[in-house]
Amino acid sequence: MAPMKVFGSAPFTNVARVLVCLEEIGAEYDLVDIDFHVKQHKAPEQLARNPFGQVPAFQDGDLLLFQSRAISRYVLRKYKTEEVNLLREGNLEESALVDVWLDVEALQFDPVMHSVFYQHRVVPVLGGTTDAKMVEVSIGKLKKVLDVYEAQLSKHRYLAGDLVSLADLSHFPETHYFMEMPHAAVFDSYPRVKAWLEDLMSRPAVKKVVKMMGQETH
Ligand code: GSH
Repeated sequence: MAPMKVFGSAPFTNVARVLVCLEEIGAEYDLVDIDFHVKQHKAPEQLARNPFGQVPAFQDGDLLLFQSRAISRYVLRKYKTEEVNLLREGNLEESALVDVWLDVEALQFDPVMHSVFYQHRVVPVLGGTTDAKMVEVSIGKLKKVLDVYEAQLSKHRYLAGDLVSLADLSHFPETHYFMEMPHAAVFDSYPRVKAWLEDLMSRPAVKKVVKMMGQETH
């Protein structure tokens, strides 16, 4: 059977999320570039894979998927082993906790991180000026999320318990970019969060994807 295909490129945070799962499980896959400069993400072939005209899209045989967290869950379920079980499948309580913290990442963490990223990295490229007020509001919201994380990580090594899960890994792409931006020092007030991030960033799969993220234009 042909290897799984990921449509998109590594510098896009939602693509990087899927890639880190594929790297964690050691799966064979092809990464198919979608060229934003020529609006390939809005071309009929890509719209057939992802009706929102976004990346990533994903193909495994006849199965087409979009939404990075759904794709991540699919590959982690398909290739789950005793050693690599990043959804805690097979344990009702543990897998429910992974779902909780993955929702927190998607609904609380990612929007504020993305807002800061957009203001600092995208607005200037589009010829605009970073909206300092909007950044300040987002940083305020981020601190509230990090207060919760600091408390959780004082009880457990990882967000969903003492074993690493997709809920942790899903944070790395936005955080990787945030750490290069002016507000990175916000994390200094959260020692447990910082230690957790260092732990995640030291994983071979994360290191490999970080390298891939730096190799192409975002
Ligand atoms: N919730 C989606 C996911 O998790 O896959 C978000 C996908 C998304 O926003 N992708 C961005 C994109 O394709 C790149 S990271 N943007 C182009 C557009 O929206 O036109």
